[in-house]
Amino acid sequence: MKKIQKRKWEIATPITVEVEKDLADYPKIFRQILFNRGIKDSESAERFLNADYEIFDPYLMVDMGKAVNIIRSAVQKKEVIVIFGDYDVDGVTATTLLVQVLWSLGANALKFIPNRFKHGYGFSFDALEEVLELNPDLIITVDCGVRSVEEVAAAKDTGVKVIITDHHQPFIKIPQADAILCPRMLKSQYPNKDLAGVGIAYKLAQALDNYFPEKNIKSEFQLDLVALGTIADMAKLTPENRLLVKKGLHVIQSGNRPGIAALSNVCGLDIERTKAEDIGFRLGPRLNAAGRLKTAEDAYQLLIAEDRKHAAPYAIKLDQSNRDRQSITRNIQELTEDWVVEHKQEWVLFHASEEFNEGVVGLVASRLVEIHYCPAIIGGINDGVIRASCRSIPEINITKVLDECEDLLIQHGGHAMAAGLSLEIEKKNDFYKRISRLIEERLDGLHPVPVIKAECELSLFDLKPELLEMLDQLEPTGEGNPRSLFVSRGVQVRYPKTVGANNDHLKFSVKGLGINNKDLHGSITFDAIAFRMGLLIDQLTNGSIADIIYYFEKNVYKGREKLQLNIQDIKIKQS
Ligand SMILES: [Mn+2]
Repeated sequence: MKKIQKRKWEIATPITVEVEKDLADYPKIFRQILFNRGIKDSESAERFLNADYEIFDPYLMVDMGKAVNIIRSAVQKKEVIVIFGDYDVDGVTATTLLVQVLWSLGANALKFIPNRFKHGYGFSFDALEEVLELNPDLIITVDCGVRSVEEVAAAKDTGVKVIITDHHQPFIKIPQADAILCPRMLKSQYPNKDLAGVGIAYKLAQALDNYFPEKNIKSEFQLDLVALGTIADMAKLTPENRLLVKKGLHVIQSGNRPGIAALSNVCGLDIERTKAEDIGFRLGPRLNAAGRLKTAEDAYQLLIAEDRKHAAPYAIKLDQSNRDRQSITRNIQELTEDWVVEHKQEWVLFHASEEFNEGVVGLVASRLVEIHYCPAIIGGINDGVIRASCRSIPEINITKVLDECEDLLIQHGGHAMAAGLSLEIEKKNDFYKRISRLIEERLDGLHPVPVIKAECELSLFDLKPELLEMLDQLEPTGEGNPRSLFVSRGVQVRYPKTVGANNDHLKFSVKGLGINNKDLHGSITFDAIAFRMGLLIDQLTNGSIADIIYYFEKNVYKGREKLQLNIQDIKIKQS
């Protein structure tokens, strides 16, 4: 059931006359782009473009003073401190950050990162049992722990001190830890609720840096890790997050961390030009691959490595793990596509198997949502229990739907767009029938169409190098500050061909023919690449007329730079 999802294009509301006047210093297209980001005067435009924002005082976090005191005393007494992390990029970067900072204080610091297959997620009893074998005096969690009420109590019962640093939403009941750093706690005064796990670890590092000026911690050198974790975790780019990422990208670009340099090298990135999207599409997936298939150890060893010689082997291993991860993901995706057709699944895609690796089922579900635009639930099966990842569309709050299936589930929880669940295999069919009916009802029996948003319509003649320079000033982009998409209508498709191992992608040129396609100003041509749109080759000929929605970007290949259009969707008007 291979298909390309049709999408509805939405073009932003045109800029108002007043704002147009206020932003008169900027070029016309850029004024619209700024307006689309809620910027209405030149002062806020200036601040936005320079990321001229505040990095807040770490002591605005409740318990920061307590946390610093506990750590100070543990360092003085040479106590064993265990940093308890998580296996994703946010968790691994946060772990690395605190271990390095504590080492520079002379602390006796160790790390423990749970294994998803052995311990499951977070600060769990299974993981705690192993951590206690390290004889810790103090456990500091990063990127987890704020929901582990019972587990923290158990740790405290053994006489261990516990500091929690976490960015997840706590339950009403909070753990009785010695200190909790979590901006999402009700009583928290910290202005930025969207710090990633590594962002909170950095806040603690900042406070320790202030407290021990003589130790020369240089916490800002750890911002490369903050950029990695924040982007990979898709934390919203609030002003503070955006500034942290921007500074972090500069640290990455300096090439100082051997591990990141080695990893950039294996994925063919020019480290001096690293952008947020390179983290999202290249560095992040490789760092995550280890934890998805086995343990996150390779990712941690890469980031903590002190020189290129030690880092290089881990970079190569991570690159290979990422390839393995890709083929495993593709395989599960194909099996699910066949299953979906065979079982006539329409409103929700649901499939689980003993063969499915739990580390990648979330990725498969995301990919399926992208292709079919309906919720997807994909799981592994172990001891008669399905453990699945759910991904949804904006029209369906998947966690609320799961709430209505509670009687059939062992466990479930999550957000509107993503959730996890477990259920006994015997309940599988009942669950599918129920959730399928609930989703069909909520959609009123109509299949929604996904929306893709453009900044404005442009003529291909508007695509100049100066525009690219302007777009660069929007960096870092990501959640809450998306990359700019543009629409051009009535362009001519030239020499379409498929590329890639399975003819997955489409490559062609687009030719613009002046105003209203009348050749008044001559013509202009750009290279275009359309990932995962290879199927369209049958509908295109040399000379087809189409509307396109695309990113305008610079493609660097073998040292040569070329402007190209990265096509996100295409409407063929005349083939
Ligand atoms: Mn996280």
